[in-house]
Amino acid sequence: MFTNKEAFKTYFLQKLEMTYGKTFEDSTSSDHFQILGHMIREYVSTNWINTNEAYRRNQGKQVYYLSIEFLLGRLLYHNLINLGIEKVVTEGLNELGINLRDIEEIEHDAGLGNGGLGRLAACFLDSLATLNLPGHGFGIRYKHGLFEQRIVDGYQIELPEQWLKHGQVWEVRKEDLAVDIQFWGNIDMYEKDGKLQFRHLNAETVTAVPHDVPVIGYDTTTVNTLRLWNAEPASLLAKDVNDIMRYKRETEKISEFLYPDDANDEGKILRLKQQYFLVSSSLQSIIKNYKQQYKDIRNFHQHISIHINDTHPVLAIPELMRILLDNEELSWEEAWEITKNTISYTNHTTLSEALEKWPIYLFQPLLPRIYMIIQEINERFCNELWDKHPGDFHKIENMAIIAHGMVKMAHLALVGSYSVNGVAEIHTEILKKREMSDFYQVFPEKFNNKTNGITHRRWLIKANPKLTQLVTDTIGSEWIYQPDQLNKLLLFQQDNGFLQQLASIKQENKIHLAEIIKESNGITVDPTSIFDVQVKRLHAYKRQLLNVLHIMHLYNRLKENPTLDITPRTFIFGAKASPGYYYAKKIIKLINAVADKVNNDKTIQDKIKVVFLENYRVSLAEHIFPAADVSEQISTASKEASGTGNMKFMMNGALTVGTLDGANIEMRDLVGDDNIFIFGMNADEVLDLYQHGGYRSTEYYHHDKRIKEVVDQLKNGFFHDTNNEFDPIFDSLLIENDQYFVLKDFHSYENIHQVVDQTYKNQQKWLQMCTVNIAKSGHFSSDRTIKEYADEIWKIKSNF
Ligand code: GL9
Repeated sequence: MFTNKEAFKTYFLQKLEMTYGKTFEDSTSSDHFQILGHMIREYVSTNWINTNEAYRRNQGKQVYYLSIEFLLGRLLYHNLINLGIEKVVTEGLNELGINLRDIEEIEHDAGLGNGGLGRLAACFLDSLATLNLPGHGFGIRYKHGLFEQRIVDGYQIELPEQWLKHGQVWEVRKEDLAVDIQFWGNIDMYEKDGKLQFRHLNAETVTAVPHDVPVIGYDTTTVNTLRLWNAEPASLLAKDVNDIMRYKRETEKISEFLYPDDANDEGKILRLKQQYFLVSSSLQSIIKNYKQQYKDIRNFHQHISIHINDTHPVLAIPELMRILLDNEELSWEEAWEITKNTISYTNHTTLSEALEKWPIYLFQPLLPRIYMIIQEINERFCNELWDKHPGDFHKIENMAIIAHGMVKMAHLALVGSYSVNGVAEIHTEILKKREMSDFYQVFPEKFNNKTNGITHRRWLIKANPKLTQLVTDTIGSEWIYQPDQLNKLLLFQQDNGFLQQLASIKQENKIHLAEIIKESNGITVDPTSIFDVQVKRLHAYKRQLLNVLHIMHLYNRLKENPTLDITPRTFIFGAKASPGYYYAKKIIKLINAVADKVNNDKTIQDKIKVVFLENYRVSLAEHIFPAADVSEQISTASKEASGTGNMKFMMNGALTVGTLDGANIEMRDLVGDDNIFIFGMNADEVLDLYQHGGYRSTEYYHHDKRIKEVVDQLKNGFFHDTNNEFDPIFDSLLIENDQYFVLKDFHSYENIHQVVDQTYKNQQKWLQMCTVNIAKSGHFSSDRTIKEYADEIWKIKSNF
């Protein structure tokens, strides 16, 4: 159906007629999207079946990636590219008078994630399939993904997201593979053949129904699976109608909403239910599959690896124990050996507010058998610690899995897995030396680093077709398969023809983004100005505030001297704040207040503009990265575990203004100090300052006129706000002593932006720097990351 455009057109029209009983003339873009989606699914179905067959036949080890979030975005165009049929489809549709880019817009983003952690999982799926690796995702089919953001009067408003409203073309519902999950109730202990047995009584049962989404690799026949679980009532045989309604509501709530929290321990019972729901359904399904293929459950870990993406799925450890003990009737020692050798864990943050812990009083009633197992794991672990450190109560108390009425999820992950990795070199070092140093002493062999990556297929090939073409015209197409080969671009640093083309592609991408900005915000921006971009979740540690204060400072300078010689700049923001994060929402309001003031002031001659793009999401991001000149990666050093947006900017030829934090450090190491703008304190300085104290933000306020001026403007009516709108921000800086060192790093940030301004004036130099960044960005392809996970952690092999 995709061999040539004639065949495509014929099939497309036929299917349109058969499915909708409509003529082509009466059909809508939405019909076209659905038909095309179904055609793609049909087209890959044989490969999908064959891939699973081959995995079974080969008997190789397989990995299951458990994640509470998968931030997929749109799949249509990405799938067309991976299947290599984008050209045929584009041309065929053109002849029918349809623009593929219009159809693409019909698709709702699958926004089943909050940010970096969920997007990483999506990139990993793409790399696994492309590298023909037997790796599948398990997640939750939230009815509503991350909320839709509207900006009203400068404030964030949240609306429920509706990606399932018009059905989902990519998924296949598999009712026959549903499994049951048990909550609440009590555990009955009894003896059988002299062995203690456990039985779950009076449980409330929930059915998990899998919805499988094909994960299509690039230029390969491999089609892996993302299995998303939907929560449904098990049976409605309960006695009275009220009971039935209550039960139905309670059950469906489990997969209704994605928790919109970013790096925050929510601590709500529904969230714990979601976590166990994901883990129990996934493990039951994995074990059922395993047993269809292999006889001896004792070899489980030789054939299966289960990866937990952060601690959210950590109950995979006690759940696997439960199945091995209660269903498979293994001994504790046997079950523990298998479990420990099956589970690997990635830590994604050192923020203490994100470390999940559950109060026993919530945990135990909801998951009585799981709690018993965790107690036993804890007891045995504490005994081992006691043998190693007799009398060291303090250490044991700090490391225990259950302590002070809480179950500590990270401790469970550290004890019950064979591998623990951080997501950038510095992050892993901080885990080893600081956050998890006690555990590192006991299990040094478990710790390793896997620096994050992004799929260059979505973030370069799909998002930036023009740059993709230039790269391929310049160095050939091998880089698509081996992104390290982007290195060959280094030879073209002095090639003015190449640099000119690079410049004009960036210009075209900026014009395109300017159109989007005009349409969504009504603001006219100059595409020849520097596009300076900060897009990411809104969080105090990411320091959007530093960026805003600097813009206010620039504005003040321009007011003083309207002829000030600066390169015109457009500051672009995109960020969702967690709905309950009051402070973050104030920062959004502040950005919009500054935008209002600056954009409407004629006296500064459009030298700076500020734009807040609403509803930042994957599909919007695909238009932003290709159009950026400057990438703002300005977190307080030590706080951003890795970052992945930084890599997307780099790959699209933006230059980074960044702190020595997360993967920025590895980016600096690759491109060299001359090709990146580094500023501010480093992680050791920050951590030492936290540890020993000695920072007084008021000193910076009093001693630096520039700082005093902008901080005062938060309070002195500069924004004509009558209700002390920005007091919480003012207070965070001065009363709460500026926990993220915004004022301390201000001077250095201001300086580096002057360097940026000067450098941009020398276009030749700027473009050379862009070239080096693109050339070195291959290292940050998630193909590299996934190869490392596959070889060093999971020990899985390519199917071919
Ligand atoms: C995060 C880290 O904060 C990022 O630095 C990191 O790049 C990603 C992926 O490893 O993980 N951890 C985390 O909880 N989030 C991250 O982005 N938050 C969200 O995903 C919202």
